[in-house]
Amino acid sequence: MAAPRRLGIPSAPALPAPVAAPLAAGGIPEAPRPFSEFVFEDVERASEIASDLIAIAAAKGGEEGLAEAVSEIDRLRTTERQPGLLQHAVKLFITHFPLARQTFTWKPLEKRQPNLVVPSKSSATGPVAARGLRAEVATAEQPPGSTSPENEVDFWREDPLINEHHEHWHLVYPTVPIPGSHESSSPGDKYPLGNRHGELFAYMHEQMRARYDAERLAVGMARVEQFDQYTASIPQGYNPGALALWDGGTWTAFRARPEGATLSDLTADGLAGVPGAKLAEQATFRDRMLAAAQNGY
Ligand SMILES: [Cu+2]
Repeated sequence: MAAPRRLGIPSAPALPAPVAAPLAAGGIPEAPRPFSEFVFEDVERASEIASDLIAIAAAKGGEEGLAEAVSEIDRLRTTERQPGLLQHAVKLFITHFPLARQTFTWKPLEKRQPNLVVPSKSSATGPVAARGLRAEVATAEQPPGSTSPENEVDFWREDPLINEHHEHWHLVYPTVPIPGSHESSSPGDKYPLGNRHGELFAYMHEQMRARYDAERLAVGMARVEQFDQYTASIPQGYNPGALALWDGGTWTAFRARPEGATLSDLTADGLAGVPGAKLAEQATFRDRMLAAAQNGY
């Protein structure tokens, strides 16, 4: 399969499945598409699993209930084939079930996924990725990190703690509600959603951007410019270096974005048909959102 050229997103289906992948009936290596938080069905399935785990743990309650949920996770490891999906479901379970949250140690991102927070300028070579375009990255004559002067704030964009905060926020407020998680004390669990609840999304991301602006000003750079013309070229290039994602079975690498690149429609399996996969749709969303805001909603 030809590798779709996309920016800033793991090139998931680009290379053949890892050697360890089981064979399908016809003897052809089976390569399930990795879990993506941008595919609704994936997020829905993860939410469903988390909800089941909560129901199992809550049925008997206490440590006994938790032990049964852990047994169920072990069982699911043999039946859920999509790389990364069960991991995401377990993270949702731990985030949204109080006793699990109190009981299980949640290792920091740096420990769980050290290669996902490795600085672009690190001398680390990174794992041998089974997916992605590592070879292309290695041969590209693009130094690690951002092109000048954006490299001045690489330290902030690549900061493990702010990235972990972002990850955690999206686990607390998942795209798909988790039925059965009402006993959680987390405000995001009180489904159905409250009036204007969605504004939390804009609020948190605005806070992150405000800090970004502050860091830029501190090194003598201008504030962030909005990117609202999606077909325009992006002057800044970025090479993430040894960055790689481990999904429980496979490494996925991230390739460099050259200077002057442009975005394109998503065409990969599972992504091509999702709402917003086309840039034109994104422009429509943008226009509708701005119109709604201007009309007082
Ligand atoms: Cu976000």
